[in-house]
Amino acid sequence: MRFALPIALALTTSLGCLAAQAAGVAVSVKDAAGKPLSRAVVSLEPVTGRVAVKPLPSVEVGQIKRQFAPQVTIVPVGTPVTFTNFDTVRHHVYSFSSTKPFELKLYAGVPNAPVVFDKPGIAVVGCNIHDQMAAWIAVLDTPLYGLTGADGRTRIGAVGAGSYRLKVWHPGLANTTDGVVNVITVGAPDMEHAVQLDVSADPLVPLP
Ligand SMILES: [Cu+2]
Repeated sequence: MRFALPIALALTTSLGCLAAQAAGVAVSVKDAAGKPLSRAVVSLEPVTGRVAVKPLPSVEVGQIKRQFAPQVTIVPVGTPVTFTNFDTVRHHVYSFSSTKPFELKLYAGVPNAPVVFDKPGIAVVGCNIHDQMAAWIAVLDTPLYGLTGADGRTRIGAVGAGSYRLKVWHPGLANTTDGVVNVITVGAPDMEHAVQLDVSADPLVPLP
C-alpha cells in the first residue's frame, strides 16, 4: 500500500509525457459548395525548424485506361517515382513544372528509370498523346501529410506538440500554388480541423 501512490503518480506522468509528444490531427476538407473534397493534399510544417524527412524507396504512378492512377500523389522530397504504363497504347509523360521538369518519350511498360522528385512543390504531369490525362505530384519537405479520402477526411498521426502551418492544397486550386495555410497549435489531445477550399470545378476524375 505504501508504494501505490508513487507508482500511480509515475504512471500518470509518463502517460502525460507520451500524449504531449504526439497527437493526431484530423482534417476534413470541403469544396466551395460545402461538399467533402477528396484528394486534397494536407500537410503540417513546424512554424520554426523542420521535421526530418526521408524519401520513400519508390512510388508508382501508373497509366490505366488512358488516365493516371492515382491522379494525386504525395511524396517526401527525394522520392523516385516510376510511371508504369499498364495500357496497350504508348504514353509520352512529361512535366513543365519547375518542381521537376522531365519527359519520358513514347514508351510501353516500365520506363528505363524512375523520376526523382528532388525539390518541394507541385509537379503537374501530362501526356503528350492524350490531352485528358493529368496527374499532380505534391513533393513535400515534411513527413507529416495526408491525402483526403472520398469523405474529404485525412488524419496525420504522431505530431509533436508545437505550432505548425497546416497547408491544404487541391488541383482545383491551380492558381493558388500554396493552397490555404492556417497556423495551428498542436497539444496533447487529438484535434479536428475543418478547411473549406475555393474549389468549384474539380478537375479530377471522380473516385469509383
Ligand atoms: Cu497517353
